[in-house]
Amino acid sequence: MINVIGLGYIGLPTALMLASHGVEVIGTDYNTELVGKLQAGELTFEEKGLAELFGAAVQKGIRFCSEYQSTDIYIVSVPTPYDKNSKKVDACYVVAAVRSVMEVCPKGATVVIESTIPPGTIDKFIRPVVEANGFICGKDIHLVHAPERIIPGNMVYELEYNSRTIGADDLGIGEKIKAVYSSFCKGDIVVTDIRTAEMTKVVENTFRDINIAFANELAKICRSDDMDVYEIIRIANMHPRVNILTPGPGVGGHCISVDPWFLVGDYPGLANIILAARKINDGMPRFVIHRISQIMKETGLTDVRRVGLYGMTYKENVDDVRESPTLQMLERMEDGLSGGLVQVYDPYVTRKIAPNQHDTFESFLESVDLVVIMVGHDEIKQNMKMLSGKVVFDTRKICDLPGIHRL
Ligand code: SAJ
Repeated sequence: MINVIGLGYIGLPTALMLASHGVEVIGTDYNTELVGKLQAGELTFEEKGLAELFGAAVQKGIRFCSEYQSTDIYIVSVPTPYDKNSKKVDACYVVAAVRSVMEVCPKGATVVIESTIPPGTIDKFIRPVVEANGFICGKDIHLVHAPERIIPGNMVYELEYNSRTIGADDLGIGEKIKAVYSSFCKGDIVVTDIRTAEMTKVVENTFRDINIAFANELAKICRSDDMDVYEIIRIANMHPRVNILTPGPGVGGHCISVDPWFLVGDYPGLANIILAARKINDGMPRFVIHRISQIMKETGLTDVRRVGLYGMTYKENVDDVRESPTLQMLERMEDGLSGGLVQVYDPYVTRKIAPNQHDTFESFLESVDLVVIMVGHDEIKQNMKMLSGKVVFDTRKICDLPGIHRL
């Protein structure tokens, strides 16, 4: 039996995937409300293909509860935020989870950490917890790091088809855990040591952050000298070894906007490009605010209450608003362009998080003259015609209406 600890964006799909492939799974989360929902057959977030997977897992007998189980394999998927001052990982949730596991697990158990952690985290924070409970790592308890790699919006597919990394002290244990993931994973599964696995995961997300920052910096350069960044990227990408990403209003989510900070925090003075990229991406919401002011001037709009931000999630077709560029913007808007005045709408966000938040696209459109497309949800892509007559500022390059304003 496998006890999956933490039933959030990663833990839940992983638990469901294992269970639907015949592995006996109990999912544990300290949030009793969340557990109650899952027990009642209700999904806790939206994701393509997740409902079907849920059905299959329930049929195969997956269980959910708030108690840690006594078993021989644990998969820990809890958040790993960073400390906003030191920029280092805040391992408190992983440490708390492993501490609770130690209270119930038998000798010989394997604890797999899926949460993203920078190199050295298991050595520094997790081994001491194991040893403080009288266990010897590698003998009584085996530690493994199997970082997740799935992208929100395509999680179910990527769980099955992405390759994975498994870091273990002992190759035999690594192979045992590889067999567990092979129950559903059709990608290559590489077994390596723990520090390499820790570093690899952080490096992957840092690579993407740097590449997005490059695209964003190009957008600013091109704006400053009246060049079309999208056309330039399109042509440059025809070179066989060039693949520039797409500029946008900033980088959100709980992965790419967080993980590079771990390297900045742990390797100050060495992580220079990484730090510069973080600053560029974090500066994009402010650049969007600046562009809104410019566009208002150009088009003669003066009433900030008639400016509307379309999309509050961190990217298209997901319901996750963590670190989203829209929320970052709302916090940063001051004085003339107050975040308390602008209109906001997102079809995926029903919880009220902004003052002038609309429930429908129609009511949002009625209240605005300038639509700022912050997220390229399918809803707006399929209803572009409804924007006619509005001034449109498209930060995602999804709209081709005449007179469109871009980054
Ligand atoms: N973005 C751009 N321009 C682009 C691509 C993305 O502005 O060309 C923005 C998005 O709008 C979003 C942010 O970047 O705000 C991040 O989105 P994303 O789709 O690039 O990635 P995430 O955060 O959803 O998922 C990433 C993935 N990592 C990599 O692609 C290296 C995923 O595979 C990881 O599993 C996930 O982080 C994670 O959990 O670590």
